[in-house]
Amino acid sequence: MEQEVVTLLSRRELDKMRRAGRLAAELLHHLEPMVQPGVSTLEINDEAERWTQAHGAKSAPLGYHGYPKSICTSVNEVVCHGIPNAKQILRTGDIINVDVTLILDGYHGDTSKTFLVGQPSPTAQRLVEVTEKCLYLGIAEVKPGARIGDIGAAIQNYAEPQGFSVVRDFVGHGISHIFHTAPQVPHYGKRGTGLKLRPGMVFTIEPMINEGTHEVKVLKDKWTAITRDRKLSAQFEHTIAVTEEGVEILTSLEATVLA
Ligand code: EYL
Ligand code: CO
Repeated sequence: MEQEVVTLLSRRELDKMRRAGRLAAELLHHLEPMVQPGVSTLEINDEAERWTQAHGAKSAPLGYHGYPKSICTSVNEVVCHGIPNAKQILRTGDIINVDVTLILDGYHGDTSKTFLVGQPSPTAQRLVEVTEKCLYLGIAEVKPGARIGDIGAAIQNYAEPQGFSVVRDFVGHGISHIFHTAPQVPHYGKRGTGLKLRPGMVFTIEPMINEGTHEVKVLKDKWTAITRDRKLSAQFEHTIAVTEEGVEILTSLEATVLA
């Protein structure tokens, strides 16, 4: 088994993660009313960049491994890392994941949601509902002594019996002053396996659930990942911390940030 070195965050670092997470949640909330038919994904990106700077933070994706924009906007069959584009205009019936990561005082907050544009098909609506439920079922597994595999098992055991599939090629990740670090957090797997969770661990849970096959392919732009069968994909994401009590969602709007 491969050894993974997972850093435990100090109280001071955790407090910075709380502030970054809370601001990321506020950004996503701020963008939500923009997600309407007729808007381009670039307009959403540009407002995200403006708002982030206005709040004293920095967009993490911009320039990350050469990524060209500030957020990811993944429409319909796009699984993740869709690149905002002026020519991509949202239409009624679309689903779109908006994924934001910002850096505040050196620490990252990473969160995403899939929004409905107008009125998507009943299948699309069910996929989005199931995917959000998957995120919260994964989070509910988190507590000291639990295993990383418990998270993926809970997600897979809920999604697959409903006829949907769990993406394998992208996983949740440790996050702190570094955007992506150990541990890897698969959204499929076996209960009782993998890293044992300890207070102070901080990582994302970000299940991508597909209508059809779990297989993805990356487009020639090197970023955009789509479903191989071109069927729909949805995703929700939170940054979470393992606490003595269990779990704290750092990217929730209700997160308490002590003054
Ligand atoms: C940049 C780099 C290939 C993001 C996330 C932007 C994309 C594809 C190389 C993860 C990994 C956002 O938000 C993310 N996770 O929740 N890479 C990311 N990039 C990028
Ligand atoms: Co993200």
